Amino acid sequence: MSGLRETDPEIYHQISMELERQQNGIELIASENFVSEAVLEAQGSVCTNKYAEGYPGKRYYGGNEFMDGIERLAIDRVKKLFDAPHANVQPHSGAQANMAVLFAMMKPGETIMGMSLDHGGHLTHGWPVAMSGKWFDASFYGVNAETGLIDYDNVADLVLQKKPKLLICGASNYSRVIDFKKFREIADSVGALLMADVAHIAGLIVAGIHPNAFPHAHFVTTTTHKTLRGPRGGVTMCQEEFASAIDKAVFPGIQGGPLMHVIAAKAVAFHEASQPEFKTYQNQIVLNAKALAQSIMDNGVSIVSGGTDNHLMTADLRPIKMTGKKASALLDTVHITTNKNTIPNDPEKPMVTSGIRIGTPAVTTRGMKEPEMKIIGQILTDKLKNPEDAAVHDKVWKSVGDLCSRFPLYRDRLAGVR
Ligand code: DSN
Repeated sequence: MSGLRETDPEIYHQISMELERQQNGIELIASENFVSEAVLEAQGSVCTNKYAEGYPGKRYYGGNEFMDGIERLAIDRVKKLFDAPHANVQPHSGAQANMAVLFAMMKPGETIMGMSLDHGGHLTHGWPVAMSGKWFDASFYGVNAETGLIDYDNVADLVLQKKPKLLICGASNYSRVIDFKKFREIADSVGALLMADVAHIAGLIVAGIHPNAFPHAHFVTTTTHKTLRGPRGGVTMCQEEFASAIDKAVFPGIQGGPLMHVIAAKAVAFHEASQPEFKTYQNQIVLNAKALAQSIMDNGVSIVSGGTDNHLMTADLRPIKMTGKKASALLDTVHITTNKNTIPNDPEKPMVTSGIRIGTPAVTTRGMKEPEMKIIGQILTDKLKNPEDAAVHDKVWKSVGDLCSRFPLYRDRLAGVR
């Protein structure tokens, strides 16, 4: 980071502290991960200097021969990973990847249906405070309160009642397999379009561990920075018949110049995701999640739906009389990072919640496996069950330090950062 240290010591200091925070904590936020040095290098490259409005071969600015090469590689690679007929790699984020579908296919006031945010859905799937909820007539399905599972018969009934033009599946907090084929059958029952937002499970899909949303969905959107382990960003994929509408929606519909440095980094991440090691990594993420869920349950804290089939789980803290807000703040004090999260039909307010969401992509990137998950489950629950106990605090703190030093992160970035 030389150059930055001299030019802007204040920002240099904050970035250095963030590096240390990442190195010295147990990252359990289900939507976060640690990218490779190659992804960081591409994202920090001179591509940030280039305007490239338009698409490869059809740009509004000169000098784009290398940007064309980068974007074509990113498109080809992501299409191959997801078996996607068409892909647009320009969305700046997952929210914009979803907005592109809405902008391409829907008029204000038309009907959409998604999974309720408080049951694990996403803001951009029609929640009232978001553009998707303000501009469209949104309704929701959820999970069964007893099982924590999507009740497909109930979804089918709701779809028949509401007749959405666009049905959205995919979630930010659902720990079981999503049946895309079933969702397509339900969408077809009323002639709806189906959008699958696979942001969370994208890496699992690429590795063949979770069923693919293609060929069932008309549109498949994802972020690139969660299980996929790329830079922050989005991708909108679709069936060929919608290709032109999606491309026009992304640019000039909702965005201007693409972030070419991010697209270069996406391309690198897609290359990494096509390697055999990526499948091993994704497999370990799921093994780790199962082991962590078991350890948490063995230590007296419930997990919604009784376990997990993917990379995440939600701990239901009501049995230990704790809120998600308090739990996540307590865990922060021992450098275990989670986020407060609603449980289905949560009695608490969204800023308080009865749960925390926990995921294993980031700790798996560090190389941790099932034995470490058992330890993390123990220390996490120990801290939550003994919030005021100084001896427990010290013990947990020491275990976190021990795990972080045994599984170093960005080792080459360690020296002389401050
Ligand atoms: N904020 C993301 C998550 O944490 O799941 C979804 O966009």
